[in-house]
Amino acid sequence: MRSIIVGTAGHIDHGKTTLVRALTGIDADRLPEEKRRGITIDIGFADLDLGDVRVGFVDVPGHEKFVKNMLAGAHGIDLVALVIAADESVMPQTREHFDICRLLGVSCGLVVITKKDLVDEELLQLVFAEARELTVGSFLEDAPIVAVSSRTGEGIEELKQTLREIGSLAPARSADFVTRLPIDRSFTMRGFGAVVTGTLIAGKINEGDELELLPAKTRVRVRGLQVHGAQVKQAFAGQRTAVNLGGIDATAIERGMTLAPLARLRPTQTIDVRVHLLVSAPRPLRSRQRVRMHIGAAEVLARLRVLEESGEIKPGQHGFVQFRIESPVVAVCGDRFIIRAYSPQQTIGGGEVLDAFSSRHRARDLADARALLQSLSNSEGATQLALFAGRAGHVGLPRAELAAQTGWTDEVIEAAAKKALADGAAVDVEGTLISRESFAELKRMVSEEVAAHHQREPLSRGLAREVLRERFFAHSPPELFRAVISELEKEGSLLAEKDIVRRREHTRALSDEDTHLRDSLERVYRGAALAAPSLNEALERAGAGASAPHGRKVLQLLIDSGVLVKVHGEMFFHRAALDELTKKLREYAGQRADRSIDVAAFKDLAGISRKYAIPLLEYLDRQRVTRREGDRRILL
Ligand SMILES: Nc1nc2c(ncn2[C@@H]2O[C@H](COP(=O)(O)OP(=O)(O)OP(=O)(O)O)[C@@H](O)[C@H]2O)c(=O)[nH]1
Ligand SMILES: [Mg+2]
Repeated sequence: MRSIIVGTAGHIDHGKTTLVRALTGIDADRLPEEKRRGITIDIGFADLDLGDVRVGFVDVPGHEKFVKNMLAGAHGIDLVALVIAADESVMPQTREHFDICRLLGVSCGLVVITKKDLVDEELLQLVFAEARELTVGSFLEDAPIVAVSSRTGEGIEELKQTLREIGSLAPARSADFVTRLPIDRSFTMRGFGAVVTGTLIAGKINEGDELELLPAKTRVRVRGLQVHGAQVKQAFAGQRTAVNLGGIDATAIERGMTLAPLARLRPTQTIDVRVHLLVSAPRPLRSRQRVRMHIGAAEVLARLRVLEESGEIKPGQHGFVQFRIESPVVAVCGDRFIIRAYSPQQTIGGGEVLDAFSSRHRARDLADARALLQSLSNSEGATQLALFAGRAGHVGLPRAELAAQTGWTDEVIEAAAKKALADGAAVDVEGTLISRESFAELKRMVSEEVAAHHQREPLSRGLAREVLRERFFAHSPPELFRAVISELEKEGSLLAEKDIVRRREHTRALSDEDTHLRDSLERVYRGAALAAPSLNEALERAGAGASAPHGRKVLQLLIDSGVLVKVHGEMFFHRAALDELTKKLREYAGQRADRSIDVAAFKDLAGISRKYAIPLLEYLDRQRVTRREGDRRILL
């Protein structure tokens, strides 16, 4: 049996709630205030068994003040029942709700003309004509129009029949996405604890599942599940679902949050989208405007930046925009959203998320940003993956990143990766996907850097691995560095030894004596660790006392190859000692809330005197390991 969600839409008082009651026997208005005022304020729910189709209704308020509530329910529907009262015909919220459905990409539905009993045949025909006019050129253009009276019951059976027919034609929910339940209600049920409800827009939820509540990132457990008022073991996409959650208090949950698999999706605040601005929008969209954004069941404020060359999007047009959202939301590629003017509150447009984890674009990169968004908007699967991998450049795209960006299941990610690898668009480095182009570029850069080093320093054995890693792989996963080196080794151009990388054909013109001196010097500094000797002392200890100038040259080799590091004047340290110090510092700061350390604590931690402490701290500042703040250092 299929489960579908039918949303009502339409102007206030046009008979949406009464229609749902006539169909299901359920009054979706549950708030006392709704009953008292005779209007719907917040979304309500009902369900209907039509044999082969099970319908969950989301009944929305028509009042213009409550469009925000309407949006919390409208985002997950399969099918819309656009309600138009025969005695009033098309009114402002008929249009606004219909616009919203179009912008959200609802693709299926019907028009229901209510209150048929209040008008004569001639007027009814006029309303039919106006409904046709409204829907021309839209997804409802050829949709059925059914006239009913919820009062007399006329047409209700015919409407059920129509609902069953189009319900079984509505496109099935894609199985490509991981579980996602945007929460539209949360409350405490005595004896049960926290309960949330929402339309399960993707995946499945099982009793006993561990899930994550986002954006709070709270781990929760599914204690129980209800669909259509009945206890179930499993709920699946397309069902109105109530979830009893363990591990959390209902007061910590609010509308707009999302339930998702553990550590799978990530909240975001910077997204790139394609926006369509309604013809009825009062003015063009321009950068720095602040709008209300409705995505999933969430409503957030966002400031926008128009990415188009003209700097604006005119009413009736579409274009690329970046939203900087003021509070984190869950979004993945392809999600639809609605924007409303900050004031007066009015729906002005909507669109589709193309890049859920974007970053601020520099003015000179705008053309590239637009090109990427254009490609993203026309692609899916492996092509989309290749575009994201390309954007990640030398850093590469970990699969977890792709999962958060797209909401794809593991199977979909694997299929897309397989295809992208077969197409030669990307390379897979232990789970990180990197574009073939970036990988080739990295290989070339590493290879050239090593060659240049040999040229500069014919006496050096090779370039320190660490120097290479820092120069080109500072922000990449460590596997990537290893993969590039090993690929170059396989090709036969490079040789990687313990700490250094050299060209295979490189032979160093270092005499046995100098080799000996170099190794002794290294031992001296390694042994001294942070209590580094002065240069002269070191040369002395290494046995180069008699030929100091030559000793300095050999020492320079150690510096060039990255084994020794110049911290200050003639103060040198072995890299291993500095790495160890940085590690200790990170451990120390990791245990402190403000991640800070003062000079005294630093001296203790490193076991050194002030003479070394200050130059070392200044060195760490330069390396951006620390940042000075007054007399303290903050670990970065
Ligand atoms: N005569 C007649 N009255 C109807 C019919 N359907 C609804 N009404 C009346 O119209 C009024 C508004 O109906 P509702 O169902 O509350 O309208 P609504 O669209 O849900 O209104 P909001 O939720 O506030 O937007 C009520 O007084 C209903 O009794 C109908 O088919 N015939
Ligand atoms: Mg109502």
